Amino acid sequence: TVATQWWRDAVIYQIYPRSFADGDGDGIGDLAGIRRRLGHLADLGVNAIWMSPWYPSPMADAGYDVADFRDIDPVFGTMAEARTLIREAHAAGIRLIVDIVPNHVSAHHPWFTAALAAPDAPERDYFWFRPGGAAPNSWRSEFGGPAWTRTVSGDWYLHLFTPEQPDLNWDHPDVRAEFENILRFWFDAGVDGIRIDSAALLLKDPALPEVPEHGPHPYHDLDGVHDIYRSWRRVADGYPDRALIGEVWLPDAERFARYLRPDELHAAFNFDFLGCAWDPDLLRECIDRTLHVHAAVGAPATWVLSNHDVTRHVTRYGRRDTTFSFATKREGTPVDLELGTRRARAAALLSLSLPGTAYVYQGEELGLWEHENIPPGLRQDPMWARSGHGRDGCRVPLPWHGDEPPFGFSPGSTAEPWLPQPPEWKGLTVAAQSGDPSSMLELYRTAIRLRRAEPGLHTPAMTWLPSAPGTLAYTRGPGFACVVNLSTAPVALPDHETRLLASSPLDGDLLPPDTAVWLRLRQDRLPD
Ligand code: TEU
Repeated sequence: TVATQWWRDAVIYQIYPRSFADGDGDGIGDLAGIRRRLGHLADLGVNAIWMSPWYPSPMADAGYDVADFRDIDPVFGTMAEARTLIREAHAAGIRLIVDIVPNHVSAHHPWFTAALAAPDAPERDYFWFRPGGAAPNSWRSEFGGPAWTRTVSGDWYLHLFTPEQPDLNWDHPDVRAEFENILRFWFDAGVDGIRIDSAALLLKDPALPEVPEHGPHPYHDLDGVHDIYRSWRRVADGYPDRALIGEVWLPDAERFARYLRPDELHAAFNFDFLGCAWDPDLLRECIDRTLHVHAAVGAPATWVLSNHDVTRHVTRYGRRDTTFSFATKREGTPVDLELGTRRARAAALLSLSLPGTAYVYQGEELGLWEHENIPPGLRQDPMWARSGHGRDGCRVPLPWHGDEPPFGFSPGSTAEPWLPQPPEWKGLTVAAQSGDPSSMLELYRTAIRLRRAEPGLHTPAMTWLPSAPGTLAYTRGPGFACVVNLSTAPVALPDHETRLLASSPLDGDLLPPDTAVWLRLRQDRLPD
């Protein structure tokens, strides 16, 4: 097999299995639904899918609490079906990435139940248990509340997320060996890559000190974590063309880049871009910073606009303050969905024409917005109860067809979807948008088709063009250019041969505000 390093310029579509499509009619998405809807992904033209966790789980954190890393939760299907799905995806030219959650397991994982069953169980050393008395320190859970919970016997155990997700002790060799075997299990099953959850959190300072105001953090981005990824890389390198993709939230670009050194991960999500405001100067700085740090380590840049943890970007871009921050609750602040959609369309042409990998979170190709009015009683995210803001609004089941909920999510069944869909999504179903050239779906289909065919978009090269204030303009290879207008006034287009695609209608030779365009430039007009 020729090493293609396919992930370097792929379009990768994130499937959130509970909400993509339901095959068995229980209102919860599953593998049968995904298999039935593979045609949607083939029509969209994506190169790969990343499956959020599909393993057996009590679903205390929507499957990010894994009870068995080598099987499929019955609500989603069976391992045999997963193998069939991998085969069918490959037959459709689509690679498949699974999500591995190494920082913690479910409290129902056999290791944790064994650890709880006996005070001298060897499995206790796989976790962070400390004797009763006062809590070992005042670390906080990422979802709010203390990171320590007492067992019935009075001991404390550490959980950086919910109490149903005890943290593993990565100093223990058995933990390391187990995850290397889990990687082999999925590579042997034919998957093309692994997404690594909470990748920077695995190691803890065993002295369990308080989190200092300055100085080294006791559990975030410890130096030793890189040894773990070096050994994972050796496992991946034993197979042809497998990718390791890290979920690394690190504001410091240099620290972030260390995960992408040639003997560590192949790629990591660009949360810098995801969190960047809709602002020409900040975006340009973010793009430059991204390309710079990735080039320095030889890793491909990635471009992420949304995922299952953050407010959907149509909604973010429809607000006055468009940045994303976990610390800020924005539900209830006014949002202009028309503006947000217009910007999301422009952002699609931006992220699909920058050098590297583009991620598409399911529903983004339909222009779905955050469902912010889910009644509290129907909310499922454990974050909601613990911190008062939650992630359900970006996890709502997809609308496929029809005029009212459940929009074909569970064909042939009257089951309510596990989260309610807004009736206003009637115009955003796949059926309503298919064939409508002005729809978000057709914009994504056309853009991905053009991207596949455009040689310049498959090289790392990118050159800024001189352009009007408030705009971003760059070339990719000979003759291809993208211009984005983030100002409030129309701007003149550069000299060009043809317009390939515009995110919104142009006004003659003027590019209106919040619009992006892909152009074919005259070859003789290219800068040196
Ligand atoms: O998220 C890790 C992470 O950093 C989150 O804590 C993030 O801060 C949070 O979702 C706030 O929006 C990963 C998964 O993507 C997330 O869905 C899981 O809940 C979490 O790990 C625990 O496995």
